[in-house]
Amino acid sequence: MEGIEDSKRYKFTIPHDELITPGHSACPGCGEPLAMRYLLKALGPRTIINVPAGCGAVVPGVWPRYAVKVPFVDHAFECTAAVSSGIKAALEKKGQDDITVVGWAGDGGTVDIGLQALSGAVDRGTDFLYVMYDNEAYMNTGIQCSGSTPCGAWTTTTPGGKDIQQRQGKKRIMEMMIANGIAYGATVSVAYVEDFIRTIRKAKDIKGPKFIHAYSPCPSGWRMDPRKAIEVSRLAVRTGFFPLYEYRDGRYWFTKEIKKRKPVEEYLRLQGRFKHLTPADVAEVQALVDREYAELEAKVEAGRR
Ligand SMILES: Cc1ncc(C[n+]2csc(CCOP(=O)(O)OP(=O)(O)O)c2C)c(N)n1
Ligand code: SF4
Ligand SMILES: [Mg+2]
Repeated sequence: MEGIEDSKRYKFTIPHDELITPGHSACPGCGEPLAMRYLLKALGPRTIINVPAGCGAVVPGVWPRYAVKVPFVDHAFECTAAVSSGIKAALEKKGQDDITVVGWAGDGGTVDIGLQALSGAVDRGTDFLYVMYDNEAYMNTGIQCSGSTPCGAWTTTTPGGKDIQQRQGKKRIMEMMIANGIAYGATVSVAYVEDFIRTIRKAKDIKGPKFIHAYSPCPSGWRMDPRKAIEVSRLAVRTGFFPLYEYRDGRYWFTKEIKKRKPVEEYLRLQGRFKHLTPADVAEVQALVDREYAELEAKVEAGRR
């Protein structure tokens, strides 16, 4: 009844249907089940997801108590995109072309350990959606540094912070995938739900390999208040730390244009993993973000000409 009254007062922009049930096993404030929830709201039930080791494999729970209502294939760490290719090939043989195949992997399972499988699937032109949910470390095994851990961040294998002097930032996986030949690429964030769903729907309708980089907060690993997960995610976008954009046919667009970026310090100070940073370190991180953001702006601008 409440829902019916609500529908008279509000215009719903997010689909009602839920393909993630309550009862998953993520920590409070985790972005991963939110990201999967929005993915499935966008794609609907005609979807098969395959997942390697990582929090993404553990969060749905253990059979028969399972929180995901679409077929879900677990497999070894290094082979996400290869498994997606296999599922897609089997569906093609059976003439089932209305099912979306999604390879869903963490940052460690993508930018480091699953990279060759991903590159191979893009090279073969597999028609699938690859989503990297990025919590910026190997969280499921105890917060080890990955190639996607940002500059300066504490992890259990970078106790003094990921090398700030060498300005060792995140691997630029989107650029790698673009060079590899993806048909479509985009970044999404759990803090911008409508944009998330619109982007996934758009990707679904494009043929070929699609790469989605999804920002996914991890309060446990980032040493932050779980209640601030969405605030932190929003600040990542507003500071330019994690810009929202898409790529297709050599052109880039911002999907969330930020007119005046906030200082990156506002983002860093909410997270314990950055608490050791000195003012000089924060300035280094700001300089890195400014440089990468300026490069992205130049690409967006070039596409407007
Ligand atoms: C070949 C191999 N190496 C290491 C592991 C151990 N392992 C399981 S999950 C995991 C961390 C995964 O990190 P990521 O892909 O970023 O996902 P997250 O846990 O952060 O969600 C590791 C190292 C494994 N299962 N297989
Ligand atoms: S460790 Fe992090 S990514 Fe894993 S379930 Fe907990 S909050 Fe989510
Ligand atoms: Mg991770």
